[in-house]
Amino acid sequence: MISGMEQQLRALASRVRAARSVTVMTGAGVSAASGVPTFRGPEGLWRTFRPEDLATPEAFARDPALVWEWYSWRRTRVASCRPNAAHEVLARWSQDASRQVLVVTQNVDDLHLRAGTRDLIRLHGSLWETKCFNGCVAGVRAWRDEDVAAPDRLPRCPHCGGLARPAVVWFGESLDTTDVERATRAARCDVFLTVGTSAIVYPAAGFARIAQARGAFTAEINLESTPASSLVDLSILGAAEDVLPAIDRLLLSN
Ligand code: BJW
Repeated sequence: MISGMEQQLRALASRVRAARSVTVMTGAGVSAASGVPTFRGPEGLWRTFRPEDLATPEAFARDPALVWEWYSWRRTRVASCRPNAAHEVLARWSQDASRQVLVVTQNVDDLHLRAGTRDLIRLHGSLWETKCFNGCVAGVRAWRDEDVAAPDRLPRCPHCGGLARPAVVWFGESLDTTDVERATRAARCDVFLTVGTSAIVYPAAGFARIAQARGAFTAEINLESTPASSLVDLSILGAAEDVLPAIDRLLLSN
């Protein structure tokens, strides 16, 4: 394991420089500096709400108004947030023709898209999309929705009139197979970075191991240790919005 922050940054920059393909798996920590609450940190969303009360289909069936209240609060909060330096560096890398950089995100805030990331893979959907809760044939396809739901006027499916729900992936639900296939293909890369995720939610947490098994150099950037820290080749303890720009500067400097 390489130690010393400066040495670690140089080691990672030289791996990225030599790589033809880099895949970056991001989590809530990447958006923390933008003001989007993480899920499990000290200020995390899950501290005030239990996930099983809000982020499962069962919870929605039980109390759709409560679940919509939570998502409406988050829409309002994220609407006032801007992409930070971490999103900006990754967006630039994704546009750079000198190597293929693919960003796979668990985040539903769309800040990577707003920063201009190309070919983004969104594993857990989008906070800004809604779909039919009944799963009617026409409403299974999500539609753009920036409204803030009122408790007495919950969003309805325009096709069947049933309740509509946020088009995000809840616990116990399958991820979109196309997204999983794309992420699995992206795990065949020279360098795999896992950034700002607690690395406990599957299948997202499993991609670093898949990449490593296929020969990728793996690195983690996080404020604290996670279950991925002992697996990766390089674990950098630091903020995504500081570490990614520092690596970017090293890449630009030679
Ligand atoms: C910073 C920082 C800074 C802060 N810089 N760092 C295999 C093993 C065990 C369990 C399972 C398994 N396979 C499936 C499961 C079950 C389940 C699961 O994983 N459970 C675990 C909790 C154990 N998975 C599922 O149910 C998934 N579905 C599935 O697998 O389908 C097949 C199936 C069906 C039926 C039965 C079984 C299997 C679906 C998972 C969907 C997750 N959905 C959520 C909600 C999305 C909607 C919404 O946003 O409301 O996704 S949960 C929540 O967690 C959200 C996130 O995307 C996800 C990950 O969170 P993330 O991004 O890691 O955030 P945090 O807060 O946890 O961590 C932030 C990190 O950032 C921290 O480490 C900080 O230190 C760091 N940080 N500031 C750098 N500035």
